[in-house]
Amino acid sequence: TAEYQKAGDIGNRTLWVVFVIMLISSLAFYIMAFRVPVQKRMFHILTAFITPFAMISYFAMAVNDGVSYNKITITHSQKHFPDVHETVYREVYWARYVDWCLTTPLLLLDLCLLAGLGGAHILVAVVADIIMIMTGLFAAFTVESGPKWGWYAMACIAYLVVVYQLGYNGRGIVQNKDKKTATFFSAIAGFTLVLWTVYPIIWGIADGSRNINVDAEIVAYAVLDVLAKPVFGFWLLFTHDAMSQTTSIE
Ligand code: RET
Repeated sequence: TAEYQKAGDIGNRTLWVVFVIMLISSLAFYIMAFRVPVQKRMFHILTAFITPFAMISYFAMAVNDGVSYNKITITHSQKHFPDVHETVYREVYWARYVDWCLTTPLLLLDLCLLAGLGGAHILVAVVADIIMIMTGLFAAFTVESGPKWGWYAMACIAYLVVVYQLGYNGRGIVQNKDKKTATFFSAIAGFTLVLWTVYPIIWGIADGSRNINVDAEIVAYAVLDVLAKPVFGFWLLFTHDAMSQTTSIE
């Protein structure tokens, strides 16, 4: 017997909706970028470059191009009968990893620059982040559960390095800036860390152990992606614009 676990109507519509959200926010970020003086555009340009990657990835997933299948064989052992093998084909949305591999470093860069972290710290955070996504990709395509969760564990360790850079080093360094910036950094970095921590949880119950179906997986990531990119971006830029009237956070 073979079972196909793939997106239905809800999943497909969700992918299109997020594609449109990413498109509109990209345009809005460009317009905002042009409205600030060229020397103050760093955060605007950085943020404006994040949503287009997600937009392309969501388009690919919506038209079924950034998607592959994992073939999973499940063996049911029975006492007096031969083993029964069941084959499950589950969709793997690899386009997500291409998106995340490029956009999570850019999101981190936004936060690192806001905190005022130095080059070495930024590099460690970005490299750990790329390792996290890369090992996450291998976890997604590995079918056998031992190695799969091994890759997953590696990704989690890399994630802890990211958390350390932002949560410990970032928080320390930002104290050298004005109070407003320090408070804002705590808020937006806290938001980011909570949000990012939900990704491996969803991954574990969806991609990892297949406890929720593909539609639910798509919706869960959709909500997270919209919060982590457009909502994060607007929050950062509106605050930046408001603060740079009085102080500079660059
Ligand atoms: C994976 C699975 C392996 C373990 C860990 C993961 C973390 C993923 C994260 C993704 C963040 C994505 C964002 C996207 C923006 O839209 C790869 C799911 C730790 C943190 C912020």
